[in-house]
Amino acid sequence: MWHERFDAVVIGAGFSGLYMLYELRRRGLRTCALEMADDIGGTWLMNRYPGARCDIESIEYSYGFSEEIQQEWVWTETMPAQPEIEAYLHFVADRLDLRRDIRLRTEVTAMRFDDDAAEWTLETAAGERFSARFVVAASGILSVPLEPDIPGMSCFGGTSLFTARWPAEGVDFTGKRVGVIGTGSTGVQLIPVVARQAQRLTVFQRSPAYTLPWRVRPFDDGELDGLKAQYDEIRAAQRAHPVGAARLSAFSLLIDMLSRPPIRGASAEDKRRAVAERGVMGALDWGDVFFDIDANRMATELYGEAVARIVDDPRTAAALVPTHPFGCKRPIIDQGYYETFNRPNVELVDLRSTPIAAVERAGIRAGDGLHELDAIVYATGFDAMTGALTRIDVRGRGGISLKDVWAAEGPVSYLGLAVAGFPNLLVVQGPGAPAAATNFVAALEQHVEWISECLAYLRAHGHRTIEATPEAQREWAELTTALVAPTVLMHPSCNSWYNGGNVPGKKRMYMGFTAGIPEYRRRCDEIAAAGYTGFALG
Ligand code: N01
Repeated sequence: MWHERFDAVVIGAGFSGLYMLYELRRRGLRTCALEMADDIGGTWLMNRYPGARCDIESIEYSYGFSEEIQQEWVWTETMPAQPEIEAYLHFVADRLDLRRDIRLRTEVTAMRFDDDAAEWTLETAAGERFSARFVVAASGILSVPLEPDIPGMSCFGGTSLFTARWPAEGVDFTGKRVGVIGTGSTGVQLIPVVARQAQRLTVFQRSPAYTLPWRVRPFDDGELDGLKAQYDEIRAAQRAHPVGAARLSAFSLLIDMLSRPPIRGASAEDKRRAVAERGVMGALDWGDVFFDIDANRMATELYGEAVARIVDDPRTAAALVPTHPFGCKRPIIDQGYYETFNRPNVELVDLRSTPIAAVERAGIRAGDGLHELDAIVYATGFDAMTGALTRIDVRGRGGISLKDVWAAEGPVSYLGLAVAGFPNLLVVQGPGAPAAATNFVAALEQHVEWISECLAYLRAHGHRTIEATPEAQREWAELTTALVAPTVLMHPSCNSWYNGGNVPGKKRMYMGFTAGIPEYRRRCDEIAAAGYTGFALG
């Protein structure tokens, strides 16, 4: 059997894996990255659906570690679309000569830690074996698609499409009757684009989204060069910002809201003006919505009024108003989402009143009606944060299973970096790290650099192992839970990938650190400087 040995193995060759590979190689560790897909790019390879785009500005949603890369790469739009981000990652991989250490089409199916040898052995779907002292899971926070379990799905006579496995050659919907299931970030991006092409679009909506309109534009002549000239300041501001994105983005909007006046104290005139002048944005832009569920409901009511000003049909407008609290799911920004429902070829099916009974050969049966379709697009989300590791049979000390630990205790970790009982397995932005509500690239860079320093420290000090202690892990879970306790993030009416509520049977627990990246970095650096407190070094 094929068996290779490395100092470190990185799982995944997306944004995190590429930088991790570069860092470890730079430190002199013999490293390879194993990638299950047939190319690099991670989430930006798989999610090629129409309309896929980042909701953070390109100059911030990009690596900051290399001045050469940030100066050489040319972004064409303020918020980059999927093809441009995919191309950027190819540019980076070539520029850093990473490909020679990346194994594509190499799916890790199992990995076991050998206590005596203090090393991991990984097995792949093709039966290869790799051993390494350290494994870094750079396997992504949103990389395992969640396929719904709707009766009859496999009987559909038309084309079934999954947004997270979109065909590379694209799909032509011209003249087709298309159904879309799912109205999260993905559905909200996809729906306006498909509506412009399809003969008919039926949106099957279980939970309406809160979404804010956004203008994406190409850079003006010379604008990008001007920004590049200020890159030091831009990166410094980004580094100091809680969400790792100081320029306007879906996340920084939320941070800005915290400093607004409360809706509770607002007069009817204040509220009316907010909606009249700023539409859905004005409806939600209040300082108390994250902490006070009644204030949040008042904002939702205003939001409904703002939606009704855009959507012509009153029943459709009413059906588009969410029932979960604003802020408990990831923020969404859109381009022409609500306006799409005024098109004559678009219909909304509210699954709250007419649930899907089954998928049939000819289409989708919801309530009493059969909606005849040529294609169904599933935009139904991900088994976030934990899914990429629980689909691998990960066995730590004494053969304990990571999947079992997370099923029993919830998605626990220390710092979102390591799990007690699983030595020498470091996770880039695991559950408990800041990633969920931040600019992921800023968050991953901090993790990659911390992990890289950590492995260098272990080497320099002759340690063979590093392992989170159960006490430190418990305290971290208490801290992350306490941080969200005064907010609406864990409200019972909210099923979100943030809290595991979107996956049937998954233990509910908030899977992020919400005090921001600078505070998180401060803690991580303090822990490292003190000799890795909360970790046992062997
Ligand atoms: O997934 P989601 P997503 N029947 O979980 C519905 C990132 N992202 O892929 O809420 C009917 O948000 C489900 O309904 P409900 C971003 O972090 C970023 O859209 O469970 N409906 C919901 O409406 C984002 O948060 C970007 O009731 C079903 C939808 O499917 C994350 O990815 C762009 C169903 C899933 O929404 C995930 O977004 C895209 C069923 N059986 C994604 N099962 C940008 O950067 C599920 N649903 C802009």
